[in-house]
Amino acid sequence: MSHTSQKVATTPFEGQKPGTSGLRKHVPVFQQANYTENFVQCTLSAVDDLKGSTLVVGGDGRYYMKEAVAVIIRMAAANGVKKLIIGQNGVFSTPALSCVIRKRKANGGIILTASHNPGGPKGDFGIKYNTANGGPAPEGVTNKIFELTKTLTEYRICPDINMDIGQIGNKDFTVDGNAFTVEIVDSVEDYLGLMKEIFDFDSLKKLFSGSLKVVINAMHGVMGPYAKRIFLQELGAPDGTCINCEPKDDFGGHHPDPNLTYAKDLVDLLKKGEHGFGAAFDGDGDRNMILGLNGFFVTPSDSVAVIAANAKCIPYFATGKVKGLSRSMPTSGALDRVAQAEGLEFFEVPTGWKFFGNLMDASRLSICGEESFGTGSDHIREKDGLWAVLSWLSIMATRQLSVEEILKSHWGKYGRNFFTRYDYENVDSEPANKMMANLREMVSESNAANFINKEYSNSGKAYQVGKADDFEYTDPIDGSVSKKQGVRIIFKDGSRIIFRLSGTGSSGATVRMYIDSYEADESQHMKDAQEVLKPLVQIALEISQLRELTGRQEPTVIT
Ligand code: G16
Repeated sequence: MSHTSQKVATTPFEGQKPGTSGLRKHVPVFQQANYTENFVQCTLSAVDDLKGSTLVVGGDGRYYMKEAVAVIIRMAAANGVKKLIIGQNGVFSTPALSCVIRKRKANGGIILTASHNPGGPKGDFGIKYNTANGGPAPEGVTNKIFELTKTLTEYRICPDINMDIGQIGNKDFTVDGNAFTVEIVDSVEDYLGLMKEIFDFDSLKKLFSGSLKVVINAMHGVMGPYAKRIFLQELGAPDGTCINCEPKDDFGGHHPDPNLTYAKDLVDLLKKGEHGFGAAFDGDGDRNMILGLNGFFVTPSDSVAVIAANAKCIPYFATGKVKGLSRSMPTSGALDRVAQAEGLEFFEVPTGWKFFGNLMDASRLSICGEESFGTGSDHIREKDGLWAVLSWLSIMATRQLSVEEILKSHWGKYGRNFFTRYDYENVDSEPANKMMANLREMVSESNAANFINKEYSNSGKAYQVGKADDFEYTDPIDGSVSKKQGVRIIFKDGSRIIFRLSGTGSSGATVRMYIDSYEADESQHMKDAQEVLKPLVQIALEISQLRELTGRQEPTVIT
């Protein structure tokens, strides 16, 4: 069928600036006339070689996703895209979409998700552009999109293209005389194929036929179909292994955020002592939380360090040497110690998965992670919750140890980095910005003489400031510089206090306070992290004046 594109006049919207990972706003904001169209036009316009390109499209099934997919089909057609590859019913987990871009050599992709943020008519929605390497667009591209949003006067659309995205197969159109194809694909197939290349499914099958009881919680996000297919069908896990695996467009009214607060029901289930392994995923399937028997919690910072130290248990790494390791700046130093012991190149990057992409593309990075429940490798260019779970299960299958035993032996070898993160959600932006400005001033070069060597003490523990700055990163591959990536105060014993504002919220501000402290003495390793870190938490609150400025006495979430 032949179609003609149209130009529609529009005016710019303020604030269409992509955050840490795409544009995230409340659903009603996206529902305003032209709001979604404007952002999609600017995203398409920022793509190099858009004409004749192939793009992959999909999302986590949240409210408003199907409407957004329909808009993208009509606008991609009108903007000269040659082909769209879309997950059945518009569904792709974020890692699966990254996998499909790479496997099918597409020019890029558009992900419709607000990740771990709540969904539903009053929840959040998001649009994110990924480039041809399968990873989140770097700042150069997102800045370009933002600049375009400020001056947009019209967008292009083919309003009469309507199609059923539930039916697998190709649908061909002619638009302005050019061929345009939409291919609807199985959402799981390519990703499953990749997992089979990376892991030894036969050995994992044996694990599931043994006495280990596993529970996987998809939190009503996109991972339901992926978890059921891989654990139940492929690995023969018993019914009941996969819980909350029916995707819902409002995630059942919950925060689809796999942490100790929002996945507390899973922690409570593990505490019953029946399951030796538990995991949860976020709304779009890139985040994960790992738990052991009796709810033993593995911090994401430890999780990536353990996976790196045991990489040989994963066939993908058994054949080739691990190239390098990397973590985001606020993530604990546990991974640094593995890199040092193994003689591997190591990189500390700002928060945001996009910073790992260049290093992977340059073959200098294999395994990386972030404290924000992200773990992954160079098999794709997004963090990958299910990959992390299969990595853990591979380590358990090879070493025949429990989660807790693996951690104990890891700490015994490398020492333990105690780590905690305090989140203060929905703080007013003004006091949050004021707090960050004060901290920046405190650590500025002009104030160094007053701050460096300053001593702070609490509960009988004393710490002396050794170094302090606002983290700045120069990408070793392309030389791009990212400034103001978080205030860090590093004490002389190596303990760190870090403050930054979240870049993934949709309104107000979320203050994140991170504390990291190393302990070599094995007799101290089984202590409770909150107890160990209490003095540093109090010092961090004192230095930042967080309570006084924001009026918040307690955090919303402690990890
Ligand atoms: C996104 C990025 C992560 C990053 C996280 C930080 O996660 O993909 O790489 O660590 O944001 O979030 P914040 O800025 O709130 O601390 P996701 O899972 O939301 O896409």
